[in-house]
Amino acid sequence: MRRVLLSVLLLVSCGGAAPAGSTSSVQGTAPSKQSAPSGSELGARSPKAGDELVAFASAEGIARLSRSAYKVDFFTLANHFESQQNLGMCGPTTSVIVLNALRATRDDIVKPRDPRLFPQEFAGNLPEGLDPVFPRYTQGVFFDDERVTQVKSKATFAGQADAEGARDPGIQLRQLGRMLTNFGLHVELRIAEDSLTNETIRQEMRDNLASPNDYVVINYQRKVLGQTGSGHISPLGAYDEASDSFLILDVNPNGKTWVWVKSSTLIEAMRTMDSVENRGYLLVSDPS
Ligand SMILES: [Ca+2]
Repeated sequence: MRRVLLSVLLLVSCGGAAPAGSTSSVQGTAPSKQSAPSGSELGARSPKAGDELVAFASAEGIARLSRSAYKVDFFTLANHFESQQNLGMCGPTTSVIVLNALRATRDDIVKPRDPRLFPQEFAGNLPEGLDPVFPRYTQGVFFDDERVTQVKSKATFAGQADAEGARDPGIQLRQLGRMLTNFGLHVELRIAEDSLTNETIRQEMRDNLASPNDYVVINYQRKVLGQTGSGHISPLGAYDEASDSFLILDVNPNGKTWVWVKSSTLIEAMRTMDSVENRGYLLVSDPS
């Protein structure tokens, strides 16, 4: 059983199903260098001049963040950033980052408590009445929450087939939007269909990055960026006008890194087919 689940996860993306015929792993070994891919790695797509990924932790990456006029979101997201705990968890990880960014300082909102964050065998050493666990959204209890499981169970997420044998592993963008809506957030779903122009997408994401208390969650196909893996979900951190590039706060920095990517390349990566519709992005805020 365990081997079956692992096989399923390796064939799909953490952000939804992989394209038909895809056999690449979700979070496989990263390229040794963040650079434009060869045409053969991308299939039909040929690399374009100037669309190389730029690592966040590089002189050019730092310069882009320094001069960016669209980076308000970066600082709060960085404060609440965490890496995904396994290869399937990009959607839940992105969700808890955004939920904590919006609500960590809100004492009026009841937040989950993950008892596994403190070793229970040492609980007896604590002063009476002291609870060492911070109320916080975590990956560990994400699927314990009915606001999540109303949309998708942990078993389905992990690749378990339903009674008809159908599987829907990972989380599609629309499903993630419904989960965040169930948490009481205001979510605007943007599927990157043909009717949604590149300019509209760029402007909407760019303007959000300069606006506090709302965030952009992107769902994209890694292959278009020349990365290994398939569909992926992460928060967006900043936009640099001079290079026309966005900073992806990749929740899987284990071999990948946070990267700046040309807006046209990122939008092309969002304008790709997932299980039932194109990928895209969410605009998320808290009306409470
Ligand atoms: Ca914002």
